[in-house]
Amino acid sequence: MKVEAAIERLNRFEATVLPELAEFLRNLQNRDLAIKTKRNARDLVTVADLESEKRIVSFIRAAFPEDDVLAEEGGGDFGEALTWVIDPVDGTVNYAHGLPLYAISIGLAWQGKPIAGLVHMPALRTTYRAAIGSGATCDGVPIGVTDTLETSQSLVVTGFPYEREPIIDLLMTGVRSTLMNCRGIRRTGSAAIDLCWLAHGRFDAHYELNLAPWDTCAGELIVREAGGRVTDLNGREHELKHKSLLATNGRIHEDMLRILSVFRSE
Ligand code: 2AM
Ligand code: CA
Repeated sequence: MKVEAAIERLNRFEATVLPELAEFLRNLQNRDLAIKTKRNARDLVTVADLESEKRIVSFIRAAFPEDDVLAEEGGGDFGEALTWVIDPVDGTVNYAHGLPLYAISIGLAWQGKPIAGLVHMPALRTTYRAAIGSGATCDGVPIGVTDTLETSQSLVVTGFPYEREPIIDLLMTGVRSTLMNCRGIRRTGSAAIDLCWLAHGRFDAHYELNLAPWDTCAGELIVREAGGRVTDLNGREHELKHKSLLATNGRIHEDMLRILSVFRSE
């Protein structure tokens, strides 16, 4: 069974590579990060992203050479085998600014769908995990989404894409509608953290427009296994190829789709 194989892989990763990798990222954060920009001045890559990804990929090549890899910095694609979908540092802008809100996100996908995932936050020393059918945990303790029924009582978290100029008015319309209908908005700067904290009952909804598979693979499974729902902003079940995402506790999902209907595209 593929889920068992995926769980075994995450166990091995957590027991061997992760402690040292987390320590490495914590120690490096306050040093010279050799920050480079990618597509624009907001889209950063640091020596931390590159070294973190190198360590993770080296481990996979040595321990599970038959697996496929899709990683933010090095590329790759979904393959026939179990695919590791890796964000070596999610929340790079936070990381580069000395903030503790960054995470290593490791999803395992089978036939293009997440089947197991792990999100570790080195500075917060916290690990979220899930596998299909086994529920979601925070440091080994089962977690679940909120039971909030009313959007007026809901706390919403979002993020803004790096290439925001062409859609700035649309983004602001979404923020406006959320502020008018919900209790408040937060922004962590890491989609993986947003999804974990939704799964943990801290947020009621998370939406974002321009995400990549490595941002969401682990986190969206953690949300689903915690009892939440994950679609795109058109309301279709979220797939890793979809760029827009709405994750909620399930109860407020239809209402949030309506509140965010400015983002519908057909
Ligand atoms: P990153 O830190 O790994 O770059 C910020 O809102 C969140 O969205 C972060 O998880 C960030 O990932 C991600 N993000 C922002 N703009 C993105 C883009 N254009 N493509 C993919 N991910 C993006
Ligand atoms: Ca990243």
